Amino acid sequence: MKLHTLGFPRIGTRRELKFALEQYWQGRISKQEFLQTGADIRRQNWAIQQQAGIELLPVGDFANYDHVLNTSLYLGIIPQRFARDSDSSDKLDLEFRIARGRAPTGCACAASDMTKWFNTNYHYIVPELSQQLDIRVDIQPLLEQIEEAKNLGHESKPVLLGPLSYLYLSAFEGDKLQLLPQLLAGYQQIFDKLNSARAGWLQIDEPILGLELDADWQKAFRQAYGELRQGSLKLLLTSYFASIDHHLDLIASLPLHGVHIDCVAEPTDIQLTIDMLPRHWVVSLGVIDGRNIWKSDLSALYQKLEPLYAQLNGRTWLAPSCSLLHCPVDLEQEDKLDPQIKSWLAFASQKCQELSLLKQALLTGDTAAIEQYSAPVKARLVSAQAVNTALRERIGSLTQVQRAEPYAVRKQKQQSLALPQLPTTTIGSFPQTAEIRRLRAAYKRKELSSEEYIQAMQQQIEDCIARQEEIGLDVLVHGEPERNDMVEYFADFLDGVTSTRYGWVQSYGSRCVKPPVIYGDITRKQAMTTDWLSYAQSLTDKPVKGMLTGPVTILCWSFVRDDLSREQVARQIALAVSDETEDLINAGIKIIQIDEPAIREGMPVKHSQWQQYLDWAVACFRLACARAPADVQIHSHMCYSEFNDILDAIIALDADVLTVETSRSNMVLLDAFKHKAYPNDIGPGVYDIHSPNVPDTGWITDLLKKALEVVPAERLWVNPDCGLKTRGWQETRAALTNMVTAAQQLRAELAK
Ligand code: THG
Ligand code: ZN
Repeated sequence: MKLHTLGFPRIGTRRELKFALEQYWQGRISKQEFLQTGADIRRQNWAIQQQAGIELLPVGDFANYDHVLNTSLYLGIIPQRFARDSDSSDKLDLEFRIARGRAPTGCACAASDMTKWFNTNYHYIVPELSQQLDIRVDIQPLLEQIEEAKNLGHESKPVLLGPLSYLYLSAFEGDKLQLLPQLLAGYQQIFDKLNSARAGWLQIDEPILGLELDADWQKAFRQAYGELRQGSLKLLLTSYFASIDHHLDLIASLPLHGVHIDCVAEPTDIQLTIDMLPRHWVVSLGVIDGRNIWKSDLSALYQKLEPLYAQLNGRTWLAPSCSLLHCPVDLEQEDKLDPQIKSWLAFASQKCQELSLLKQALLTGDTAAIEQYSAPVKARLVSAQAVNTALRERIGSLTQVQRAEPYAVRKQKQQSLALPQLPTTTIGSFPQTAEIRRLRAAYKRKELSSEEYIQAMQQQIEDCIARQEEIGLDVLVHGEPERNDMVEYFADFLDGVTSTRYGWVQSYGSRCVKPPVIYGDITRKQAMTTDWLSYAQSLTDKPVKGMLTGPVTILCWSFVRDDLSREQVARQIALAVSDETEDLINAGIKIIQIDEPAIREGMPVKHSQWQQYLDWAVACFRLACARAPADVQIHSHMCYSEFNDILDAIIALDADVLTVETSRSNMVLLDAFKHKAYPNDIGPGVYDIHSPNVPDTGWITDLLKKALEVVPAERLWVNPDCGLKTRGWQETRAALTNMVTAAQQLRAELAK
């Protein structure tokens, strides 16, 4: 029995990679120093895993920016605008240009698109494929890392994203499978090089096996793996985030040496898997949840695995369910966590130790250690902290679960807001200046008193309101200076939810998030936003929009308890958000935005489960809005995803106004509305906030005219793509001024 992992977090215990990246980009450290940080993190990751008892260590799971981008670089698949570098030129800078949008000349150009990695909050760089792939294989960085591990005395297993998943996740206009032969030629070269390096095992990730693949893709799997000559490589095919029971026939027909299955994401029939796979294959059981932070119930796992282990003998491997990329590194650092809650948790390092404990018990039959280890898990499940009877009763007896009047009636009553045609607004956040960050940090360190902090934040809000009035926006926002993250901020006001100090997880590149931990029933401790909002509204006669994060997004961007369904947890959050909505309304706020950017990412991997999820996700959003009277206008905002395949659900949310990211795709989203009209008000973003470029008035006017072809003027809003927190004030003011001018000009034209 071997213990292995599919991958380890690559940001470092204290986000060393994040800081090195940002310093390198700012020119404050040399390339050599940057690369050294990567090497140090890898060495440390291997050491942590080895000390925890992991026997076969992953290599190639590290990435300077993203592992899908790494795969593109191995294959030499580089979009034209980043130009193919001559072999001598620098690969690292090429990598960052693709990720961040710079041409070889140093001029800005569109970065490669970024999208969610399956149902996680991790974003990968979408490979851009063309008819002629012009593949030039270079796996030197991978070979060097294999060497690095070997020199440190480790037994390692290279990790590679498989050809079918790579192709599936790529962007290509046309039939992707037609590119497979070209791609396979590239993979063959990679295999050959690994063979020369005597790599032994190769972990080949094919996570799309969790999807319900159609006949063409299944055929492509047979063809691809049938054709690839493996030499002496031993292929361990891995999938995760879903069960693969439905594709076992297919998988069993491939020439492999082993399969890894995720035993956590969905109920999976391990016995069936074993029975269906060839007898000589290794079966790697992903029994420890690689995506969550709960301590495993090792005694329950022991009961389940003991009979299988005897039967499989040496062919069983144990692993976390997926790469530990989605998990923070080390719980030991959490010095401020409630000790009881801490006793319920395990981060990446602890999960490796869990595998070790489990293996020891299976080898010796002595279960004392695992029983002792798992005692807190059982305690968590019966903990009084976890159950709030009053809340459960309140949810059980809810009567008002959506708004009383339909959109048409609401639209009429909202005339009282007296907004002009084509109203202008923003998505909520304004630049998080160094000064704002400094103030929040000082308050956190208790260097500022509550009074001083409140006063400083009010000053920021006042400044933000004044700037918006000057720009001439119609619906204002307070600017969110008090918020770190749109989910973490709310977590601090909710019972049943806690925050960690160092529980960072990579979101993309150097950007990390610190997901809150939902461990119990959720109720609101106190009003979360009303003081800031009332203050902002007191400064202006224009409506100020209240800003809340929706229940599905809070759910998706947290570590969620595993003893209650996600649906029920979301319902509890929805009720807390609805309490906040009511407080905002009582405080005189007339427009409230409830953001749901994560609604798409929360979708299960399997298409057949989408509708059931969407039904409750939509119901939770509607519950969050339920107590808003008809004259209060509810906005929602969405970004970071494809929405065309869930339009019905988006319509069903029934927000009065939906602002949505479209400008990067030049409003292709609107094409969908040619077939199916969006029935309520909509604000398709008119410029990309991810770039510092200032859009000119003509550009914005053109986009608005395009929008007017599918959205009648009475229902069209004018706003940027997304929040402005990552931007500076200078470009923000210029861009918004042009946006307001474009709206005014168009209004005048429409009036004629
Ligand atoms: N919050 C959370 N998840 C998200 C987003 C978010 N997922 C999707 C999208 N937005 C990802 N984008 C970002 C953008 C910026 C940052 C993180 C994710 C970011 N992080 C800070 C950093 O890494 O320096 C740390 C945040 C902090 O200071 O608290 O800027 O908005 N949950
Ligand atoms: Zn957004």
